[in-house]
Amino acid sequence: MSLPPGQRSVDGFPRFGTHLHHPPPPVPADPVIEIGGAVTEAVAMPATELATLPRQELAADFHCVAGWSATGLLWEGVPFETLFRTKVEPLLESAASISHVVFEGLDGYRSIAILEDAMASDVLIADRLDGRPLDTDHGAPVRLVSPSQYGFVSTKHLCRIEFHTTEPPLPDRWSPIAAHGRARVWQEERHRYLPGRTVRPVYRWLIGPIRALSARGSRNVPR
Ligand SMILES: Nc1nc2c(c(=O)[nH]1)N[C@H]1C(S)=C(S)[C@@H](COP(=O)(O)O)O[C@H]1N2
Ligand SMILES: [Mo]
Repeated sequence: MSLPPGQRSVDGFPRFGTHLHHPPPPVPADPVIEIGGAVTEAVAMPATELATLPRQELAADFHCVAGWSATGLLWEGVPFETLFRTKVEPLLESAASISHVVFEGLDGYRSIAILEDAMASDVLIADRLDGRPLDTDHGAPVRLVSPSQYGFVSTKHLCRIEFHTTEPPLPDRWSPIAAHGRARVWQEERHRYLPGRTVRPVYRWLIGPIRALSARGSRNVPR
């Protein structure tokens, strides 16, 4: 299988992320996914409900914007579209009015997707990876997986999904690595303002230090 432009495969599946200063957040005893934003009523859905919805397996590679790809992962969970149709649409005045979705993790991490990208058939609310429950390194208890977009969209430790009728304010507007709004890997949408291939070396340079930091906070590596 070929990789998207500018990606190189790595061995295994490293823990990676921007919220590295601490180990992964503890898993709550009774995790919930809050559904909020432009809904008529906010709800807290117990994560256990994912077991009662139609589930899907998804074999996919995982591409970080920094340039590494983990290959041949097998995810399991509920398609975002299924969750949207069954749990969110009934809470909306008009589904057509939703333009953006914000995914928030227990560590405070946030990612943004346009609704159209989140509704793609390969976007999953995943609770299992390679036949086992998600471990804390990879997003326990539940994470988003959107393999056609760079990894930063796939919020780990998912605890809240927020629906918006306009684009939420851009958190990293002035950052040198300002995130692309769609982040599609095959289009190489790495950066909001610059062409993807021109920023490859800068991002690649970040892989080593970030991997080292992430491993330090990892629960799977002896410390
Ligand atoms: N909650 C949370 N989700 C996150 C991150 C993070 O720091 N915190 N990092 C993102 C980035 S940049 C990447 S590449 C992937 C890494 O996923 P992995 O640790 O399972 O490899 O998670 C994404 N989701
Ligand atoms: Mo990433």
